[in-house]
Amino acid sequence: MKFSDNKYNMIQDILEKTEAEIEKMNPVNILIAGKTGVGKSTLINNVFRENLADTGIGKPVTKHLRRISKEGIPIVLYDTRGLELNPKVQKDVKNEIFDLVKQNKQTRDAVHAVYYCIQANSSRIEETEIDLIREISSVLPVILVLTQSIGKPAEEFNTYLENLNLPVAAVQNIMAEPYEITEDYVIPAFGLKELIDKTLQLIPKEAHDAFMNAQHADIERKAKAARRWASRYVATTFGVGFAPIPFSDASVLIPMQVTLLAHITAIFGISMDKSTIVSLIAAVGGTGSATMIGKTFVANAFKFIPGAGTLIGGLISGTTASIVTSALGLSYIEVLSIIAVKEREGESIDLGLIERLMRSQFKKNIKLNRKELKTKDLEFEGDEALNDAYASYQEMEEDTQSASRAQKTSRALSKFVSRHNPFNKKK
Ligand SMILES: Nc1nc2c(ncn2[C@@H]2O[C@H](COP(=O)(O)OP(=O)(O)OP(=O)(O)O)[C@@H](O)[C@H]2O)c(=O)[nH]1
Ligand SMILES: [Mg+2]
Repeated sequence: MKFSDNKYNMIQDILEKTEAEIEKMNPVNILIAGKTGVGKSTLINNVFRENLADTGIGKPVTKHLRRISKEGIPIVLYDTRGLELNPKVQKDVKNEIFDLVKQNKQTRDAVHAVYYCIQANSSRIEETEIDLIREISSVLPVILVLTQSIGKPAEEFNTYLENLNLPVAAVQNIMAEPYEITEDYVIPAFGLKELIDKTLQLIPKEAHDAFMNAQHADIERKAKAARRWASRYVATTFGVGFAPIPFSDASVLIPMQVTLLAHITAIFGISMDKSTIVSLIAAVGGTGSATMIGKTFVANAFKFIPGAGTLIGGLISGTTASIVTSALGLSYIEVLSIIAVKEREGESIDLGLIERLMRSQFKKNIKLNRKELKTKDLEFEGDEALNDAYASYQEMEEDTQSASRAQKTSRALSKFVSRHNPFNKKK
């Protein structure tokens, strides 16, 4: 990377590094089994990004197993199809799963865990299904997922299953999508965060990053993982070993900041395109151009530190560098969280607002770190920062909405006035 090169494209660099990191991740592989219509696809679409059950590439691997994957998402799902539990089909399914496990053992495709789905209102479970669950559990860790759980009966079914002492790793009630009983009475979605938590406890550590990237049911958890990593990265990069650098050499910080942003993006795994990153970087770097000169970015980022003027010609200490870099990382995480929520809800993202939010969070985080850096680890536990960012975004959204309403009203008003203005009468 040449910093003297004015054509150095920071955004391209972030995107490429993010992609490379995601490619490097060990994908997480999950088998989803259960009878037809219990809610497997609904579960997949609500736990993982991009409606994988509908939009992922599905390839039949055997008669009853379909392999689902999608470019850019480090996950492979195996979905059972047409699972009826007559003895013949059950035997076939069992053998197909056993073969899959055997074939993929010790490879990148090794299955890490199974979601075995049972509809929670079935209230009882057939012997044949119990046998199948036992058999799968003998080769893979199984979470029994009780789908479409409604009220007490679903809880009782859970207790009933627990009492069967099946060799499963966990039992979890869920409602993957809000369930409308009447127009006024809707059962909200629940249980997915707990499922995420239980899954993380089962799958190997090497697959955690991939799982975090692929899931979208617990966005705070993504943010937390990203913050934990960012705070360590900043602490080790700008800690005691960091020799102060002249401000004129500030661009040596660029690769560190690119690494930071790329890794955060990889942990988050959002389906962001280039223009979003351009907005986020522009918010701090002060240019709307995709071709970002490294120096401009750093110089602008440092301007946010009050009294940075005195830096020109001076030295950037480890403390100053870490304030700017961690503020950059934290704001980026906060904004990505909002983008991820919007994406999950299928809502559009206003790039102008995103850019404004990034700038205001960056300012806030710089202030915060200046105060707390010396006494406190950079790791922010709790979700206050996130809630704060959500609130700011909502405020901005409401502001623009009411501004456009006001604009509409004033347009309507002026139309009305011009139509009814006696001095404006058409001849
Ligand atoms: N509201 C709500 N509906 C659900 C939920 N889970 C499943 N359903 C409904 O149940 C029906 C079947 O769900 P699917 O997710 O297609 O079931 P499946 O297990 O993938 O079915 P097959 O692919 O045919 O084996 C659909 O009409 C869903 O809308 C849920 O958590 N909430
Ligand atoms: Mg399905």
